[in-house]
Amino acid sequence: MSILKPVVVALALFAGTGGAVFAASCSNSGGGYEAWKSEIASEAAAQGVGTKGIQALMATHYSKETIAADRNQKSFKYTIDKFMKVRGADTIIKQGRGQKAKNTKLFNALENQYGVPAGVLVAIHGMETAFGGYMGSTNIVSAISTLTYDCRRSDFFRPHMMAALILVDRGSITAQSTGAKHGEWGHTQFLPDNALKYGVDGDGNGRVDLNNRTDALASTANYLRKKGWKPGQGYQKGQPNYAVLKEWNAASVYQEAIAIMGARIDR
Ligand SMILES: [Ca+2]
Repeated sequence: MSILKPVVVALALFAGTGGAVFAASCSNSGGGYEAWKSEIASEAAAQGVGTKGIQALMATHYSKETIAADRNQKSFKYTIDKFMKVRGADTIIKQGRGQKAKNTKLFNALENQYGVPAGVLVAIHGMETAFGGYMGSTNIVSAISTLTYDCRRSDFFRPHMMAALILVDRGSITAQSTGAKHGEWGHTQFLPDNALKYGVDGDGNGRVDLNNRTDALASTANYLRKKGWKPGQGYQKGQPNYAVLKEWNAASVYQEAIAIMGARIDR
């Protein structure tokens, strides 16, 4: 393997991060993971990650299930009808209406504060984890560290790894916390850097915990608002908020499904 790539990465990041140099080298197999952990730990510490975060990093393992999932990702090539069918849209809409009816106070409060209507939040909640029914069983810190170590998308996942370690420092997650296979966390599956930037303490217990439904829904509403959601404006195709759904998920079929489901839940 060429040593050129880590050098280039280090220089590029040196220019962009005001002096932080990332020198730990990636690999496409698990063999060097333990050595890499020690290297990346000093970088994390230099960036302000505290003792708890570093301990969590050192306790990680190379997550084979994460790599297997990452290598097998399929792009969305379904038509909207097929996608909705495969994802159980009718069930999500039916259960979603029930969720909305049972939690009127919460959804009204979220719409008042962030301007995002219940249908969108409920549809996202249903799509991401079947309303909290399946939030994943992969170790979050191991998943996100493995994806940073893996060469395929190191640069994309590195900030998420640093954020995950800071979330450990803050007590939002622990070294044992679980999520989806790419380290997505909680009811609406936030990647760690988004959790750090957009996570809010919706239930007011002093801690952002996206395994808590209120925190997760408030954080989702906050995320959409910060990404440009315009209160009172529509979110169907051609309306101002449709573009904001792109910020949540890059797949156009997913955006369209959320818009359709949201409208049917809100009807
Ligand atoms: Ca909370």
